[in-house]
This record gives sequence, structure tokens and C-alpha cells, in this order.
Amino acid sequence: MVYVMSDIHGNEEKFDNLLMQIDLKESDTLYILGDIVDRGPRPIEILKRVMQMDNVKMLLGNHEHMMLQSYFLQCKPEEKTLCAERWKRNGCEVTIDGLNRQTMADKKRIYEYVKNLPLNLEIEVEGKRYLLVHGFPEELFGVRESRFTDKTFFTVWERITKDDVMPEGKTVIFGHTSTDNYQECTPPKIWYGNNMIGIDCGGGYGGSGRISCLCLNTMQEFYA
Ligand SMILES: [Mn+2]
Repeated sequence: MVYVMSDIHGNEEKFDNLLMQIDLKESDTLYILGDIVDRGPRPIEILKRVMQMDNVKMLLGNHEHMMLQSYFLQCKPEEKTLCAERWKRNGCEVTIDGLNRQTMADKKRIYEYVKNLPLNLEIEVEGKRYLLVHGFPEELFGVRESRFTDKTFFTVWERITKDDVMPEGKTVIFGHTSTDNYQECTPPKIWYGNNMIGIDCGGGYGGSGRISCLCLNTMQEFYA
């Protein structure tokens, strides 16, 4: 079976609850569409577990991108303050705490893993093509109007709207923008648009927010 999940944001309890619900087997594949870190209590612990799981594949989210830029100093020196402030507004403290508790070797492993994460992945399940993205399809950079002038920023930060036209022949599955932007529903649910499926059910924000998981073989939905 193939599953997608997104925006876990340090919520290890909800992550474990979902893993239990789907009963993930070694022969299954779970795609996590970015934003494991920041906000919730155990972001680095989840990230380290994911790094060890051969059947879990992850995309870069804007929160991992902020971590790379600020903690691992991938930003331009003149943008250091700007990046640090942006990350601070987005719940970085738990991630910094978690990273500071790691050995040098583990920090290096985390850095190597995160900096090599793909922006998008295209997969086929049951004869259907899916494009997995965190924020927006990379191939629409320069096509879709955006305030982001850098392709990575565009892909991890830009938000899909109901009226966006997705690339032909595939269904885009995305996180990043919680589904209450597209539909009124309490608690939030997975949103199905025109060739696009939004799976961020606001689990990173507490309240009635949930983390969702979708099985692409059966389209069965799971929530925690
Ligand atoms: Mn995001």
C-alpha cells in the first residue's frame, strides 16, 4: 500500500497513532510531504525515526528549509537575521532545542538527510499518476504568478488556491495550506479539488486540527 501524510510538526503522538491505524508494513511506502519540524514537542525525534525507516520517503517543507537556512547556515550571510526572524515567527524553538541535544555526528546526519530531500516526487499508484508537493508544483515556477522569485522558496512556500490549474495528467497532492482554506469542516478533513488533494488538516496548530493520512490504493482516509 502507498500512503501520504504531511505537516506532522513535532506531534509524535499523532504520528504514532496514524502509524498504528495504517499498520505500516515494510512492503508499504509512506510519503511525508514535508514539515515534520517546528511547533510540536518532538520534531527532531520524529525526523530521526523517519531517517531510519526505509519505507518512508520525505519531501522538503518550508519548515525544514528554514532549518537548513538558519540552523545549518545555508542562507546568504547578509540574510542571516532575516532568516532567523522568519523561523522564529514559525515556531523554531523546539527544533533548535532538539538539534542542540544531538551529537555532532547526528547533527551532520540530519543535515545531510534534509539538504538532499526532494522538492516534488511523481509516483504512480493503481495506474494513476500523482505529483507530491509540499506547497506548489515546482514545474509551475515561472508560470504561476508568485511573490517568490526563487524556485525552492516558491515550491515550499507558495499556496495553492481553489482556482489554480494543476499540470495535466496527474493529481497533485499537497500539504502546507490547511484544508480549512478550501472548505468549512470541523474537525478538518482532506479536501478534493480539481486534480488536487489537500491533506494538511491543521495538525500543527492544536485546537481541532488533525493530521491526516490517505491510502492511495483505496483512498481510505485516516485521522489523528
Ligand atoms: Mn508548510
